[in-house]
Amino acid sequence: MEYILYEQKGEYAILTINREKALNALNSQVLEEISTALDEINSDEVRVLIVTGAGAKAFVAGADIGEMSTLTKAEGEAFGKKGNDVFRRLETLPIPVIAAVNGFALGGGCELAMSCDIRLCSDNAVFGQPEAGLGITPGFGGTQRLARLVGAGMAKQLIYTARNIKAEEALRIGLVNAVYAQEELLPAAEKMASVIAKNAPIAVRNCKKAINDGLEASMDEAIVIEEKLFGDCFETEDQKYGMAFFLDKNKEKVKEPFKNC
Ligand code: DAK
Repeated sequence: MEYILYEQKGEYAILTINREKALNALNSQVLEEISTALDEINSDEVRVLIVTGAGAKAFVAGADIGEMSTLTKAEGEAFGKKGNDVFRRLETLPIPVIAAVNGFALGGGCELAMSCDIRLCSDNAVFGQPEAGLGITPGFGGTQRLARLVGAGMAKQLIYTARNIKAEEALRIGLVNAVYAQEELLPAAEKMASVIAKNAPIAVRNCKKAINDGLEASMDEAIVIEEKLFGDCFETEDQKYGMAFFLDKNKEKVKEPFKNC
């Protein structure tokens, strides 16, 4: 792969968009390579994925404006579908995905971050959906995910004005979970990934599915989704071990890693 670095570090992996000269802008090749990298995740071993951008300036500065500039209507729709398919794959990846947003996250970059489960960012991060200023709408799910994350009113304000916001404002409106000094961002994401990876993997995956699927359903349907995923956990060794460990009064006993079964 030319534009994607993928590194497995024990129980988590880091996917880096590595097209620094163009501020990691998403062209068709980058989108295809993200998809290939997702195919290659070893799902028996990797429990959390971190997504970040190469360099100190940008996470992803958007979809590639050069590539988009000459698209026809049909090509535009096809490009939108390519991005949407990859982002939806990330959103529904069975394991949690943390975006470590290390700079500009504009247009498709903001949309990429929003398709991850958790967003951490550096203090130089800048978020925005500048598409209306380019004569287009957000095309990789921005109109949908931003409204779900920060509420329809704030999403409409940001999208209609095409105004960029800094890390602190992104934190205040709930677009990101936490802000770090730049050099602390990746370590913080890795620390969070390690903490998540220590919990029972099947339970964590079921939590992700329950939250994602439940948000798309009515409350009556959503609690049934939760009940089913809760019930499934009782067929796992990890549930038996986790509860037996709690009930064991031997304080000397050391908790063993969950076995993912
Ligand atoms: N695309 C292509 N190249 C980009 C780019 C981008 N989005 N962003 C930056 N670059 C390139 C620059 O052209 C420059 O290349 P060279 O001139 O060196 O060859 C290099 O990266 C460095 O950028 P700058 O020289 O501009 O760096 P500055 O520090 O001066 O400025 C900046 C940084 C992030 C403020 C600026 O680069 C910028 O404004 N970039 C564009 C940001 C932007 O507007 N992003 C949103 C793109 S629109 C859809 C599908 C998808 C989408 C919409 C619809 N459908 C199919 C419906 C998505 C749309 C978008 O994401």
